Amino acid sequence: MAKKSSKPATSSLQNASQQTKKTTQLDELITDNDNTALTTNQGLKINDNQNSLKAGERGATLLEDFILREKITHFDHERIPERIVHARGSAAHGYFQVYKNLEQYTAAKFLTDTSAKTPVFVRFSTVAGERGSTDLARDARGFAVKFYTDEGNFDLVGNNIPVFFIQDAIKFPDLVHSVKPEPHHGMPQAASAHDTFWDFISLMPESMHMVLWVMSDRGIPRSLRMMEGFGIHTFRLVNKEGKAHFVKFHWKPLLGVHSVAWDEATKISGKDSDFHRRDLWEAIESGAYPEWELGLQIIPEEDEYKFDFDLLDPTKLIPEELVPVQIVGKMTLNRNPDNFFAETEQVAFHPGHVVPGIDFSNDPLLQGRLFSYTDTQLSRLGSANFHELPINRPINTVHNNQRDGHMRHQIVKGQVSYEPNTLGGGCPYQSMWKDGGFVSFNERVDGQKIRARSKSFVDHYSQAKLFFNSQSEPEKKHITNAIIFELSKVQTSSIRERVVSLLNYVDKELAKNVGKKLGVAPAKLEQPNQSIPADADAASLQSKEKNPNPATSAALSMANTVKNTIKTRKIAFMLDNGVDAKIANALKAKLEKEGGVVEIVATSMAPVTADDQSVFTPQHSLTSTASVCFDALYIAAGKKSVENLLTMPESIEFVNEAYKHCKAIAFGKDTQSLFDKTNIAAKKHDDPAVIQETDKDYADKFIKAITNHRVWELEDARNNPA
Ligand code: HDE
Repeated sequence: MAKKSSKPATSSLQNASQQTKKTTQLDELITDNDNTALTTNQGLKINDNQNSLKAGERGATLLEDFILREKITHFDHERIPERIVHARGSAAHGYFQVYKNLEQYTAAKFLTDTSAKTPVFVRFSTVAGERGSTDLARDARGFAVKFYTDEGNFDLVGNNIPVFFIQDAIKFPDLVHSVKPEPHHGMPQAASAHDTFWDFISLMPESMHMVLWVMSDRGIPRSLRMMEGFGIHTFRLVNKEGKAHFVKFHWKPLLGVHSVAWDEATKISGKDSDFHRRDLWEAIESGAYPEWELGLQIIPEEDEYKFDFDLLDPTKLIPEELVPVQIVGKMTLNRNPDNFFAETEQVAFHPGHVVPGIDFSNDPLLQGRLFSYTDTQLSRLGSANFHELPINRPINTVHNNQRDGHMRHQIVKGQVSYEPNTLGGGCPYQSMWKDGGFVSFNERVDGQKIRARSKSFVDHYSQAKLFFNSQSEPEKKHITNAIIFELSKVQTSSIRERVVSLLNYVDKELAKNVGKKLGVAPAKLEQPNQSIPADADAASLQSKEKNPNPATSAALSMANTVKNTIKTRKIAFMLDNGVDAKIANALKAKLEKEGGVVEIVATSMAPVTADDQSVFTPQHSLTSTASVCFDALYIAAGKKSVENLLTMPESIEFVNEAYKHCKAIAFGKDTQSLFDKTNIAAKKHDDPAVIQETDKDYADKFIKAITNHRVWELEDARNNPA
């Protein structure tokens, strides 16, 4: 028998739920194979796992070999269908704790009990690529959180972008088919840079807002730990008295929101296509637990029509200038999964998994999702009992009259599996709202049965403009270049032309700059009339006083993000035999004290002997890594060390590339010979992120430069043919 794992003692799920005196069923099922004999699936100890059963040493193999057949049969069925979208994901366990009692807004206990640590399981994902695709694809990222609350599971299934491409669920299969590899030849993998995607986009002006977000650096995050998360749709919070408020959910990372450069993203995909997965895993293993604060934008029901846009339209966000984000709690991820398949792959999220106190709006995209997620699990996980998989079980016990089906785990006792009944004493019984029974929000809905879109959804450009106008100059340039990259891959000129004319509605300069590189002159289009048509009958138009969108919104630019720490930033120490150990060790200690992660890159993996005969053990060699895998670079002091590094041209490339990608670079004493060979030597501009050891307070300057993440504003000045 496999012995029980010692893991649960340190498990965050268990620690968190101890608070409520519950043990999760997931923990009970965790096994490890330490000190155990090998067995079949029936528990039979195996004597020979090297040879199949044969008639004589040279065969043939006998059908009788039930051990071989059991093993091969299981292997043949190891795969389950990957998710149709969000196939590539990485996940972690942790907990959520609310800062203040939100009972004024919601009856949800996990949002009112400040002492409760609610276990969570969070899965991050890309959207378009297949399960084995690269992490650094330009794409939106999924940000799905399962809260295991005492009142059942609540899933907040969001993205790292606050708006979506389409307004109505009926367009989702079209959108996804357009971005996935083209059906005739199965290309390209994990990329929107192809004809079918842009063909669809060029015909769907409502997608313009999200297109700009995906083309911005938000589409290539530095780390899953440095992304915001958004519930996107407007939801409802409902308090004990049944009073509702509209709500938008936000996750704000304590490390700030940071991205990489596009050139870097494409190179990372080659050097380490698991870059984000590895980064998340390593941060948690090292105890640098990723944290996000939960933010809420709360809107009284009475204010539903007070905006320039419709709260039900998922292509719109609520500018924080109009409704501030209230920070209400914190999520900490502190444990990696034990088994990727059992947890990360089998977890099943669903926006319809809610608890009393959280309810839906009539957003037509959300309404469609409420159907899709259960349906998809049936084909992906293969059974109506997918909720019984350990990772999907709620921490409170399930009691109902559902029975049987493939792979049923629960063993329900008794004669009765229907309701109402007398033979079971009327159990399990319904609960009143006051006792925690879920009651749908009592919303009045009148209307004709109609296939139509509300007139209040008609403005597709104002918020695309708001987003673009809120970006810093480097961010605007990155968006422009990303669109040029994508459209240059599009072979059909009429598609390119249509996209440029849509961009013209957003920003004339953007359209002109993109058009120039594509040989498309933006049509001389008038700005569209954004006023709502005269025949508009939508209820949204009834309100007189509206809160207009601001011209710009600071929260939409990553230039304004948190930049106060170097925690978990990876700093390459490039060094070799003869390195000045004292200086290198002093800087290393200083950076590590601030939470930076120093890794040594040498000419080979052989131990490095320093000037004082001490030894450094490299984590990487110049052949196995590149500057794109780091946030910053230190060329360690020591003439000999630099001479050794210069025997490999990769050392120069390392520096030139880090420079091109706007990273902080510090040159130690006696490294001039290397510096002179880099493309930095010829540059004359001031640069706060190229630091020489001879500079006063060089270590502090280096730390400050890493804290600022990148000097994007010097991108043009730093450009070089690296
Ligand atoms: Fe999803 N989406 N989606 N989606 N979605 C799925 O469910 C769907 C949408 C999101 O890590 C699928 O279990 C429809 C918006 C995430 O397991 C599927 C529509 C947002 C994940 C599905 C949308 C999302 C999914 C595929 C339009 C951001 C990954 C596998 C009506 C708010 C969850 C699965 C994980 C996964 C359907 C639109 C986020 C097919 C029909 C908008 C993060 O059910």
